[in-house]
Amino acid sequence: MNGLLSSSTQQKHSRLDVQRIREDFPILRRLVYGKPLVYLDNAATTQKPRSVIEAMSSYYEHTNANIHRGLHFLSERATEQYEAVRSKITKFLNAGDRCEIVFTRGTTESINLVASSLGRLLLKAGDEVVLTTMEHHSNIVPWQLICSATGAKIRVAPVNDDGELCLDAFERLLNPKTKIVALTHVSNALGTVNPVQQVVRMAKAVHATVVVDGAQAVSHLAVDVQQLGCDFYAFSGHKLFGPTGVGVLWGRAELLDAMPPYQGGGEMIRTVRFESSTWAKIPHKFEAGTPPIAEVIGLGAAVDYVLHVGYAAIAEHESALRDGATRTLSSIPGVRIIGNAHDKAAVISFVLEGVHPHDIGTILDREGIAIRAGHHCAQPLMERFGIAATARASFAFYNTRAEVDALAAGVQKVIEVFS
Ligand code: C6P
Repeated sequence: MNGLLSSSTQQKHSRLDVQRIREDFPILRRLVYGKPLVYLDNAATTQKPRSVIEAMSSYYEHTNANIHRGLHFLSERATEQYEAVRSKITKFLNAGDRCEIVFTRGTTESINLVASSLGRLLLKAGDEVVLTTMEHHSNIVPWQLICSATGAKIRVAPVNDDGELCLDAFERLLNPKTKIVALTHVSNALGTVNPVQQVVRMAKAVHATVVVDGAQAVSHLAVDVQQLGCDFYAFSGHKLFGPTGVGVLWGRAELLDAMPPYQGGGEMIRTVRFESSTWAKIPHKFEAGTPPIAEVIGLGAAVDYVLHVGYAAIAEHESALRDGATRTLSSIPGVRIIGNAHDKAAVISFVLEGVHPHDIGTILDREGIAIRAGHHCAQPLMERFGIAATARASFAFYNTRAEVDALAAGVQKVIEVFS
């Protein structure tokens, strides 16, 4: 993994050596319909570097055993590797303590855990949970479930025409009944980066607990949960160049301690009697059953890889891709970009006059270009913009300027087909 920065690093403008990075991702060499793969669906899932694939296969070849339970050699080694990743994630998020890192199946499970368990701890009839219009369904539906069980209500902070959170309107929604604020760090459908620190300051004025959906943030930005000031932060391994089936929930220790278990089973208990049971300490209280051990180990390798590339270099490269794609696509007649936030990740949602986004996706696919088309699990947001769907190109640090040009050429082809 050496030498990911080009020789110009020594000069004023450091640039990623993207061609060198691409060699670490075996899938990027494959052809699709005989054409080079142009993978621009990174918001759905990212591709995996060889180091992640090898960490997982090495675990299965040399170490596979269940963790925490066995006294034998393999079980001890597997437990060490699994727990070492917890320490790694603690540092990655700048969390206060490793007991605050809970491994889950992904962002969706992390948010369900916090909604169900924190909701049972905090919410009663008449209380309020504040969300934003740009939330993914994973940060809406779990709150609906707990609100209908407790009698609490959902309030929604609007977004403006550029796809930015309206902070004044958000602040006006806050009141002593606001117990929880849950918002995304980066919107999957617009790319908007939300001012989480400001949101937290406002929410703390009414003593609300703040839950952040970091699914789309961790691949683009360095996250420091103490600096953000939030109370919970959730993300998925597979959007961070790691495997599917694993995610993280960071939560403040005092809240996790006070919260009831989310799932019952092995590993999460201290004692079990038929009359009643007692719980293990955090984080184990929230990790019932055999966890995704190989996936956690793969996630550890992914974090190593991303930190080796470096967030400063990622931000520089992705901003250039975002600006290039924005300029090129918006110069095509009929293209309208949805989401023009001042602070925006390399995610470009667009519509093309007279063409359904699914048709754009299908024609681009035949060119070897993978994008996503649809409502992106953000139906209320689509409704806000008066559209049913968008086409979305989402970039990662291994994408190139030539791929931006391929996307633009593909969109021109769509126009030719429909004209
Ligand atoms: N968004 C997309 O194409 P899971 O599925 O649990 O890993 O992540 C859910 C999720 C939660 N929040 C946000 C902001 C997300 O973007 C996602 C997943 C994918 O945009 C699949 S819909």
